[in-house]
Amino acid sequence: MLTLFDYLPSQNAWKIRQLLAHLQTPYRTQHVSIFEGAGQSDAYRAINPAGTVPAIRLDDGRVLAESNAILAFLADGTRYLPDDAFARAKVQQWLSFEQNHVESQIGSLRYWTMTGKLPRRAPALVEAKRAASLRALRILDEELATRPFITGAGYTIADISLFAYASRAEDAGLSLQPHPHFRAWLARVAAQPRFLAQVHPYSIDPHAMGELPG
Ligand SMILES: N[C@@H](CCC(=O)N[C@@H](CS)C(=O)NCC(=O)O)C(=O)O
Repeated sequence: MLTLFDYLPSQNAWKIRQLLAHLQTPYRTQHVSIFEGAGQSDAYRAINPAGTVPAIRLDDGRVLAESNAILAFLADGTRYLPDDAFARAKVQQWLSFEQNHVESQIGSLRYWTMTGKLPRRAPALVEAKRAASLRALRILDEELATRPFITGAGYTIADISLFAYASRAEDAGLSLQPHPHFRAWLARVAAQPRFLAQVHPYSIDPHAMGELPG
């Protein structure tokens, strides 16, 4: 059975939980206490050299990390990843956008906000993240004004990936009010069968107020 290396407040890990729920794939969970340094252990770095979650281990022992790579692997041959080369590349385009403009911006700002780290960060850095986050939301709103899901191929792993952190923008103090098309898309994603609504706050982990050891 597939093993998912998880940390519940991680929305990167939520992406994998969500796809596995859509696919109704059974799996076992191994929790990685990232703030206590478990991600930096030799044992875990053999699974993911970067020491981050999510990662998966297959029945045959092979391991895979990086949320979007895992999504692409698990979605292969399913309705969540098109077969056509161009349509797949479009999905890849938005997976890259997610890493560069959503996860690393909205995701970071949200993490700092929710774990009390914002006052410890350089104001210029916080402002840059905020500006980049607003730009990402504006781009998504503009794109989603023209089609129901982010690529032209229906609901795909690109939507799952983008939803993970973009849907939590308000946790980072970013208003969604100026983005009606984006908000309508959030509702369309949340209406998908077996949608996982549960978001685990960082407050469930008493160690999350500290800095990551990596
Ligand atoms: N680009 C990676 C980012 C993974 C990531 O940063 N995960 C966080 C939790 S959301 C983590 O494990 N952090 C631990 C650390 O940085 O040491 C992905 O998409 O999987």
